[in-house]
Amino acid sequence: MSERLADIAVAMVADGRGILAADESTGTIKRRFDSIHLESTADSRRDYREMLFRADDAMRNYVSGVILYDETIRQKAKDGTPFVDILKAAGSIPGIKVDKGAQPLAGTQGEQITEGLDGLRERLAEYHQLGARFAKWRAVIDIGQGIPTYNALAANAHALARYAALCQEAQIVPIVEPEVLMDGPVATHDIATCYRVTELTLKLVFEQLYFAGVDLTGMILKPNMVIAGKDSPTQASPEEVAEKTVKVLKACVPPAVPGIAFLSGGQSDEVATKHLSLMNELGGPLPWKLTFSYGRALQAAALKAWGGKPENVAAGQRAFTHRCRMNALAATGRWSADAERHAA
Ligand code: 5MM
Repeated sequence: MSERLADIAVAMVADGRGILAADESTGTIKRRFDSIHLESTADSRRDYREMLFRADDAMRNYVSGVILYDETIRQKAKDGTPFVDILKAAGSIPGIKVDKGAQPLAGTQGEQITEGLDGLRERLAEYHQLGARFAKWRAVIDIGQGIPTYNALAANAHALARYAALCQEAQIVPIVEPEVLMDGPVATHDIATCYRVTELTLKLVFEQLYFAGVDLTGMILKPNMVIAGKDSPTQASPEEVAEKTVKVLKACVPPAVPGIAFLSGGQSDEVATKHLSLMNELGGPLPWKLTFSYGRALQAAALKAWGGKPENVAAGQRAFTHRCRMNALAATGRWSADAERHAA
């Protein structure tokens, strides 16, 4: 595969393909395993990720790249094959989460700043050697009484831009992920509020990317959809979510960016698929690809079907492959409830 940043970015959003976010940090994967009453150990994490990465049909046909966690990019399958080799053999690009998580931002009422810039140049050089060709950094923007503040938005946009510039210097495509939460501590906001906050967030992020000299043709944006908070009494229709999301992206994302790969953010599997498909179906001609970079919405059914039991590996892989196929259809605007039921 080409090593040019722009070529890697284009491959990450190739027609009918999207990204698997499997970069849960140790605390997050523990919470996921708690839901199936499985202890989180290096071996159980390996077995789970091996199940996903060896779902050959999914990896070959629908998944362009996988975001890994530091442990996972160094990990081997049970038979000793490095995970990175399994992904590459299936034609999927290995990626790596390089942020060190969100921490309280001093001087704010509970807002967060994502950390991990110190030593990042050296870590990126090592990750490149380990096979990573793209990276991810997630900024967390919460909506609530009086928040987000400009201070928190600007600090996070600046950190995202510094991260992206360091990635490109290391010949790694940055996924720039500013997530406006739909499931924060007080998630009662309506869709109009999410629109306003997402618009301001994206404007500030692209301003900082410009100041940092980031080449937009060699990056991928991973945004939230424009959607009401999960506890909002006024939930918008799927058509309105699709319409408003495309509208804000057209207002904020330069056409030089090759692709936008959404996070699912707490939406149910099928709803996240439907929203993506509607955007591709109804959005009109778009200057960038719109696809998925889902974590929960690709993995939830597979995790449940697997349940931590070796005898359920095939069932877990079937559930995972099904979700990948449905989202691949959505990435070209061809998903339907019929396809969902028929294939299931
Ligand atoms: C897979 O979850 C990612 C890692 O989260 P932690 O650092 O908290 O462990 C997360 O960044 C994820 O890549 C994105 O939020 C997209 O995942 P969802 O589940 O929202 O699609």
